[in-house]
Amino acid sequence: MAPSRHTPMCLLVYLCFGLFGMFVRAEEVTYNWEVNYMSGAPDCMEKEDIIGINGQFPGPTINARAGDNVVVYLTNKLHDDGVVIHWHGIRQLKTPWADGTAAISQCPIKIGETFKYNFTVEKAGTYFYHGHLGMQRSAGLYGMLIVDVEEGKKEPFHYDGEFSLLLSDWWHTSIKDQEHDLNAVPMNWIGEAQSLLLNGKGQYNCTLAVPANSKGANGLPGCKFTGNEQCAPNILDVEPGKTYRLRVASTTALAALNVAIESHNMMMVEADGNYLQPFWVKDFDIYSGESYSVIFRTHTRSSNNYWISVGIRGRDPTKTARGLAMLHYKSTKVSKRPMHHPPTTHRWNDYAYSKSFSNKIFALTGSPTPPVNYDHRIFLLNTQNYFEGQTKWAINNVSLMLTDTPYLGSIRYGLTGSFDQNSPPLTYPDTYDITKPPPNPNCTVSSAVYTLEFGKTYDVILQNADMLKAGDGEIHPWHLHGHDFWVLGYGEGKFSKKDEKNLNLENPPLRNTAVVFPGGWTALRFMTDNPGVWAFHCHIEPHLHMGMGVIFAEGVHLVRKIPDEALSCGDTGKMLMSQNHN
Ligand SMILES: [Cu+2]
Repeated sequence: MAPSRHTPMCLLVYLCFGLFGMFVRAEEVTYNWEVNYMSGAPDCMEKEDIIGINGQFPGPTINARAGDNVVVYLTNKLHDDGVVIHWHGIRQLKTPWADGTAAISQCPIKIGETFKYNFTVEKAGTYFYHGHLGMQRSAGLYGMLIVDVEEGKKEPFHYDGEFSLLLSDWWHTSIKDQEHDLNAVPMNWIGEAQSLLLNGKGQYNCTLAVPANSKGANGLPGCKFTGNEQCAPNILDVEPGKTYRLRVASTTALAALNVAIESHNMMMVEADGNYLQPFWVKDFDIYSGESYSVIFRTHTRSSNNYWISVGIRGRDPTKTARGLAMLHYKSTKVSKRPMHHPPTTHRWNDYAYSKSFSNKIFALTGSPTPPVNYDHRIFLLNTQNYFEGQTKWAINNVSLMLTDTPYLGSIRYGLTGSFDQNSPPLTYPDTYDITKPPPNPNCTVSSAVYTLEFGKTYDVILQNADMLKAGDGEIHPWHLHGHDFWVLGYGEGKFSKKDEKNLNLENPPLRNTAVVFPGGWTALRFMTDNPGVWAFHCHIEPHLHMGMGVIFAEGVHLVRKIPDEALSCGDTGKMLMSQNHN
């Protein structure tokens, strides 16, 4: 099952770079994966229904170079459900059917069947992959996807070695129970995570923060490890006086996180596969769906080891202990405990602190800048609502409900009966008061699609509003498939004309995920240059489950043949059957 890396004769593809015709060979990286249920104890507590790949949790890391073709033969070995995998941050240019979104880009892979994902990773960066059917991501279906620069090319920063940390949050209840509870009338909220995992490792019933045989501040005993435990901490081995790149991605179901390395400042250099104008931090926030690279330099001499600390922000963290890993200096024994307590995470509800970090993020000088003018602007107001007693999240009062037929196929082949043919609202009433709960607590539920004009510049203004309970608001990280967008700015209250002049058109960062803060707005700009059907949704797993997303379709008539395997369900499945009979 080891990945193979080769250049088949028939696939000898030479890509031409630069004025002087330097040739770089694109390779094909192939993986054979089986998705299966497995048991394990990622946070020291045994769990039965973890979704793993080839018996591993988290799934294997994909390593490729920019320009490579990645091929994953994915076999569904779950006994009771379909499966898909989304390659988060990969644009899927010319391969929209490989985006891995159930009911959007493809049919769920049936039990026992294999689907061939085949796509190009065009841009170096830190990415990850995860399940995109029901709440399978929460069950552990995820892994890192690291794309290095083309051979012979250099990153705009130097480092001697690199590490990656994939962050997630973990519940002891199964996703089936969680989905059931979220659908219940009245809703039974899933509550806060039992633990945080770093590369699939966390500690629920003990703490690393104090030595074994003592008690931590939260009453937990110090962890005792013999060395073979799955939940033994991650140890990052470093040498003194060197520079390291730490790649961090968050695939949390719910938690907003903050990362700090004791006694080491970090320079932010990459976000979601795009270079940043570097800036130094002591700690940084990371929301679900985001990835960052940071550079840190180790002390020239050290006889200590240090904590890497991951804590929760944006939600009350008292029920979920921070996640810890250790930075181990090779000049010191690995068994030596760090001298100090792990860095404390900044207060969870200090949103000004979160905003000040988001507002420091700019694109590296020389990065692509957005068009100065937009062709279309869509306002998306998010509210919490009810539909037939169920709690929902709605966009412009419409909560997303997927159908049985993937949109990509139904739109490409004109199957108008497959989903709601109405156009969803492009804005919300001028008079809407975002500081109050929705005046009409009820929303509608729909499978309708935003049809975007191809080859145009679109703005999306995300607008956050009070939840059903007055004064309540949450951070929502919005993730766009098939594109990067420029983050033009964040603001307080309702977006209005006066905010226009404050939008950053000079050096906004390109991202695929951006947050909207409680009681505020976020302005995004992107080009409709990628034929396909793309989800744009809150990356909080229960929020998406409760309808917090929209569907964008653009230039679908330009999509070349979609593999039959992506279409073998719902109305596209019937279409294929009738074609085969004729
Ligand atoms: Cu959300």
